[in-house]
Amino acid sequence: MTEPIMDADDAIERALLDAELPPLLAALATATGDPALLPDHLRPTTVNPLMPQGGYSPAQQDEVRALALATLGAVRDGRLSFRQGPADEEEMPATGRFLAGTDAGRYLPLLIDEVATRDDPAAPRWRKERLAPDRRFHVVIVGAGMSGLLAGHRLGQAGVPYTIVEKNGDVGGTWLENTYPGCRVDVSSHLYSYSFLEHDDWPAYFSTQDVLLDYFRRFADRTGVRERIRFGTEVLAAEFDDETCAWTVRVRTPDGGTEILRAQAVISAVGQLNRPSYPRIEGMGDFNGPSFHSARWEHGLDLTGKRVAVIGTGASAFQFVPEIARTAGSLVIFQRTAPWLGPTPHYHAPVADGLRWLFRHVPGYSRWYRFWLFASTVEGGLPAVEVDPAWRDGERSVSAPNDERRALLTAYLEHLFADRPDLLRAAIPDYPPGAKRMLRDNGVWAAALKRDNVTLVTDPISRITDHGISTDDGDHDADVIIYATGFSASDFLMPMTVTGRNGADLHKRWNGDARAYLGMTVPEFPNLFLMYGPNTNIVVNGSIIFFSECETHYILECLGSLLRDGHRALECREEVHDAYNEMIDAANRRRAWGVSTVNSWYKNALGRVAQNWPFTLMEYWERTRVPDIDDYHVL
Ligand code: N01
Repeated sequence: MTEPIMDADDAIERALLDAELPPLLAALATATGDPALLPDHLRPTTVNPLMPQGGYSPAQQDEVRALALATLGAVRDGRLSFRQGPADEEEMPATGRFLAGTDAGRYLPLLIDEVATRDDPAAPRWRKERLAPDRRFHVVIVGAGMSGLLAGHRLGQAGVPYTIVEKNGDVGGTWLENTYPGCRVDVSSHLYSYSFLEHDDWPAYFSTQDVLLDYFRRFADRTGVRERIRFGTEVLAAEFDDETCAWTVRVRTPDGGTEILRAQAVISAVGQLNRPSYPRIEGMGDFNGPSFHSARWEHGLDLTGKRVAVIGTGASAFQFVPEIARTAGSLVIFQRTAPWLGPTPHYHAPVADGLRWLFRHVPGYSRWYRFWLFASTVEGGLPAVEVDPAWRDGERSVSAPNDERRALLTAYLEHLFADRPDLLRAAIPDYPPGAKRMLRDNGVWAAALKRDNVTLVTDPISRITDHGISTDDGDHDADVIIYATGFSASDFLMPMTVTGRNGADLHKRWNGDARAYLGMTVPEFPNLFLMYGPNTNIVVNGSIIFFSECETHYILECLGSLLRDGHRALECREEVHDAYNEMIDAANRRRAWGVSTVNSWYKNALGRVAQNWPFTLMEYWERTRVPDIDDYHVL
């Protein structure tokens, strides 16, 4: 709800110093209906987040602030009023084009969906009681994380009965399980949120774990989804019955018993990063002290004054090491592969007071702000990770733009470690930018590594002993070992047994190499839909919540078509699935993560990239708008 403006000019002027100016103009033009607020000479020249304020010159920034002050002052003084109700959808393309440039033409439908003037344009446009009121159609969703909650909400909106089965005692998935100190998301808060439920008042530019968990909890409560969740219940097996075209889902109940649920469709929303991965290191069982995985943080264990060993330097370690380094007696970090660091000075910053004031007082500003962020991530860093086949330095960089990126990021590391050549040598990655997840950095990692009580070890671990960790250069005694060794991302849908048509076994079919059509459907497994399934992870562009929204839209469209046409099930055609996967594989081979030989969770044991989506967000959005029923056998 927008608050009335009561503040004096000088307070508004101060708030405007914190404004992101291009989307502010868009919001003011939309709220007042005055196109004069979008003059040609104030069109931003870029949406690149590395170029502040859309490339405005200082004079242009002053002009925008003056325009905004005049408009907000006029509203305060009653000489102008903001329009009531939703903004005019017809104006959206022009405003979107003003912000995102003429190239935005292709992206406009997607961008408008993201910043829609209507409350929730992506809500299903059908209801079961209209399409098939008497038909029994129940859906089982596995997992109550961000994706499962969304799927439940959408089914509820369509009037389709559903049950969510969740092994944990609460919602939130990864944001419930990962509670290590310093845990936060590395995608902007205004993007890492449902498009229809943005949060005007995010406390930080990048939300912390507790804030996100609270967001998903409140979503589950507010939408009524929580009432449909069976907590403490784990799916053991799901089996498709060829005769009835229905699924039998066997679950373990909280009391240890088993129960059968029946469903016409099953949606797996278990995610890719839900099963901690422990390394295989000789002697792991010999260690005398406590040890735990970063996703199973032992909060009861006080690390103050302890000798702590951390294995791994991925996104998780990167966040908790600076936190625990402050109190640990000593901290030894075992690094196998150095991460690239993306400079993000405001990574830990609270959202500036002025920006928050503007979100509260300018109707639609937070939406246009989201649009602005979104426009910059539609392609994101993709152009810089595309492989140039003529480029000959594959393990350093994969193209001229990638090499430029490498030079910029190396310069950043040189700046961070200027006073510590020993750490600098260890910090410069020997693989191309984009081959692994780049980590957002505001300098706290380097500061932690430079502490007197912290040691970075790059010698390979040879074994774990009863009193610590040994490498070729000696023994490192430890009281506690923390495994920051990531997740078994390739083990999609493990450890469930999933049996499809004619007794087909999903894990046998995959044989460690999971594939699906659009990441969602698999031949021989009718009416089984996967969310955050194979090849739907993004490395350098966008927010994974966007993918979940595309997936729920597509799944709901499929289910709607079944109900409308009186069919029982959809089964992906083998040839459609295969052609799609060939296309995905070919594209992934032309990305930095596909050609580099560096370790990463993006490849399965066979070396295939089974996790990543190699294209733009637009491409996934387009492919998931309207299911082509010819892609499926209709049962
Ligand atoms: O896991 P990882 P993570 N000996 O797999 C090392 C998301 N996430 O939990 O690089 C020694 O990235 C391994 O070494 P190497 C995000 O998508 C997001 O940190 O394989 N070391 C690596 O350093 C992220 O990408 C956020 O050579 C061993 C580390 O362990 C994904 O989750 C925060 C080893 C594992 O890193 C996973 O991140 C956290 C061994 N035997 C997570 N085995 C944010 O939003 C493994 N390693 C910020």
